[in-house]
Amino acid sequence: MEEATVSYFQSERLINNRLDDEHIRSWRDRGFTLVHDLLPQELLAALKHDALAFYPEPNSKASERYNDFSSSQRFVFPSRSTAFNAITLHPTLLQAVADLLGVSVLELRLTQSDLWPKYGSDASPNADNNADQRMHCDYPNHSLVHPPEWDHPDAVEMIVYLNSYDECEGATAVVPRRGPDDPAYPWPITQTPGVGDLDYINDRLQAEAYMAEHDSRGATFRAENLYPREEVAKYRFGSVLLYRHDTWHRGRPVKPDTLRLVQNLTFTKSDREWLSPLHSAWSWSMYEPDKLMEKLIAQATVAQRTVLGFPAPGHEYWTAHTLAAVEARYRAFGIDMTEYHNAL
Ligand SMILES: O=C(O)CCC(=O)C(=O)O
Ligand SMILES: [Fe+2]
Repeated sequence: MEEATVSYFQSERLINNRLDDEHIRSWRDRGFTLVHDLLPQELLAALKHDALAFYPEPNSKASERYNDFSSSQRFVFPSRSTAFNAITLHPTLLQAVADLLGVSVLELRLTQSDLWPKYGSDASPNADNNADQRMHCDYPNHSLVHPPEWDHPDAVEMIVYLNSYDECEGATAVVPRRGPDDPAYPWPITQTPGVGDLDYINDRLQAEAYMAEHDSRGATFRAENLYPREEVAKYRFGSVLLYRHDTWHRGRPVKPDTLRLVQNLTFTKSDREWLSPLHSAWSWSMYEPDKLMEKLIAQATVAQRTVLGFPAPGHEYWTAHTLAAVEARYRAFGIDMTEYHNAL
């Protein structure tokens, strides 16, 4: 069967490195946008180099350890890969997210940044297998609640691809939303494995067989409205798929003998405690001998620090005393607290 390809707004040149109105409209209305030229190629190449040094080669014995698609692997923020951290907090990326959510960069918070390998394989899948995923939305394991009404999104998810579709296939599929009455987007989003008392099953065939048995209306809804309407995001090296917690999508099989590398990121609006970070909190890495996280905080811009949860200039946390104390903690790493002083 011919794959329907995502056709919207695959811009070649961004003006001033900002998403244009079409990207923003696509994300807000259809639930996603694919952008090819958001991040600098050299930085992406450096990240790919670091990732290839970390993850085993396809078909190696060691790669078997990484055949489950989980975010609890070791390539997470803050990483020993400088390029990984730089992409996580890249000003162009932060601005893109802020533009999608219609807020300032200072009102964003990072809740996920990790790099996932996906190895192509001919092996027959078990229920947890991520090779050919069931159609899903990502909110259940990011949120304690349910995404807000469509026109009030509070998070942006993204996949940064470090290969090309021609090399690895395995393009993410998405179901474009066609407006408030789209039968693919009923409210609430519950007809999906893992929600309510439905078991979580990742593999498409097993998940749909399970749905047919336990929720036949849900199974019919999925078979009629979701799978036939999926479109694949034909990515290139460096493409970024921006989507949402309430966008139907799924991962598809990567070509055997290849390794697809992607960085997955999520940013939320601030003050959204119900949207959980997907992996350990940033301060957990503060005692490492190389002081990586301390240096990162000291060298980050005010906006980047704020996205990590560091109180913004003018926040009620700051007093003459707390400023002096935080300066004492980070002085050895050259932190510049001028803006925080000025806002006092
Ligand atoms: O790998 C992909 O293309 C998408 C993965 C995904 O949607 C997920 O694991 O939640
Ligand atoms: Fe997903």
